[in-house]
Amino acid sequence: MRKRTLVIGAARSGVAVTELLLKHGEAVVLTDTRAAGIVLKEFPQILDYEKNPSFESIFGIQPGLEILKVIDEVVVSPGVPLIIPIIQAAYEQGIPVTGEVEAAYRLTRTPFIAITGTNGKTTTTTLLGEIFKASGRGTYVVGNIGDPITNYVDSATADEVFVTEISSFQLETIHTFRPRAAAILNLTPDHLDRHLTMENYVNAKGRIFENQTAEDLLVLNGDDPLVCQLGEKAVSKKALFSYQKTVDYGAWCLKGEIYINDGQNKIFVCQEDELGIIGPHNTMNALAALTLAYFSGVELAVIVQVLKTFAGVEHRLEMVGCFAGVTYINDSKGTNTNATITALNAVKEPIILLAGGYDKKEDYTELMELVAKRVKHLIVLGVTADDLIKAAQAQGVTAITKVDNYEEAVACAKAQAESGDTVLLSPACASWDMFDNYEIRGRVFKRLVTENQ
Ligand code: UMA
Repeated sequence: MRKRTLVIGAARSGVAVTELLLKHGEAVVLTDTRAAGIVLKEFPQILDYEKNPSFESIFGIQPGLEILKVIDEVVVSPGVPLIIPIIQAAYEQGIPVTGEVEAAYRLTRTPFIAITGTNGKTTTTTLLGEIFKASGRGTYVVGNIGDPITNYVDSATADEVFVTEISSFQLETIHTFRPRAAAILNLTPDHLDRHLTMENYVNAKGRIFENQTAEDLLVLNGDDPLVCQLGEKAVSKKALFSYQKTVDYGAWCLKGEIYINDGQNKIFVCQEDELGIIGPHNTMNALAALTLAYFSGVELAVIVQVLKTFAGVEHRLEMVGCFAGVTYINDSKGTNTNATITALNAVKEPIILLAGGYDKKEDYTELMELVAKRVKHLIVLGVTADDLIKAAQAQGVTAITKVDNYEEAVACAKAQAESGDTVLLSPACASWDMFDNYEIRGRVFKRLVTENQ
């Protein structure tokens, strides 16, 4: 009998896994609570699957529990909470419940390097991907970063590598997934609406190493006590990275100098200020990528060259350029006050900050305390402009200009800036009052900064 899989969730992961399983001769029932019209508009390829007699779809409702009578396995998309009745019933009936990562892992011989943690996953994964590409190795940068692994399982070879960003949601549904190298970047509370407790969240993250053996590498943030404590459970070969201390096996940055220790020799890598990405949090991301790459056999010269040129992920403290001595940075992804505080701490003073946007009802006090210390001129716009002005004035900030749009904002920034200044777009707010998303906002900023330069 042909194996029949119930795929729950018809978005990027569910559709990719459906296509893969159909290609591999399995029968698939694909479901999504969204209406068929919406799903098919987003994923018109499903219309092709409908021609395959091994394919069925159930859209617009949760499938009834009776479907499980004809199902051998359930594959769940990361965004689907495991507490829904159909998944709980599958567990009770002993039907395997897996995720897209596990489904991909079982069907490939391509090795995985997996990166998890609360913050910095995307930057570290992208940087590591660039390092592997520069080394000449066939590289797929996949996973939570936005591109399902299953899209590449049939084309990737055993000599290539999957550089994979992995979320706690994805780790909840692995069984045999064993990355040859893995990293846990940091652990702070996140997704507690789904995991309910910090302990559950940390344990989900720890599943990244549950199938690793002593032959596999586990890279841990040596400055994060929770990460170190979690790592004690691993049997893997462990390497650390640190911004506070030297380590016996791994990488560190002290007094602006980056080193790696291979267990025998301490090797100079580069100066911190030579890194293409800025800020202490990004140095930690660079140290994690360096450690993963070096102990995976990439030549140090290749790593160093990429560390120096990688300018970051678009819209996250992204260097736009330096014009007439003024550095322009796009941090449009800074859609909450925490992100903007991180950005302000990362860039060089004097700073001209562009902020404001859609109102998420955040309190701006802490942000403005920092603005009072680090910002030379504050330019505000969007729905939150007046709230930002009020919060800034309460902290004694006086150099403030309110503008109506991004043309005026960038023109004002250019007029205010002197050689040596940094113009930073880090709005502390979502973009939806003026744009469809933060990516468009960031691109508008970059266009306005670079035109006529
Ligand atoms: N659905 C049901 N029944 C339910 C609940 C949901 O049918 O009871 C449907 C939804 O209508 C939706 C689908 O199930 O269509 C769930 O899809 P999804 O949210 O898993 O979306 P994908 O496009 O498959 O995206 C997922 C990851 N999404 C989440 O983890 C929420 C993407 O991470 C990832 O890039 C992608 O797989 C490819 O691997 C995004 C994310 O926000 C970026 N991740 C979180 C984060 O980074 O904080 C974890």
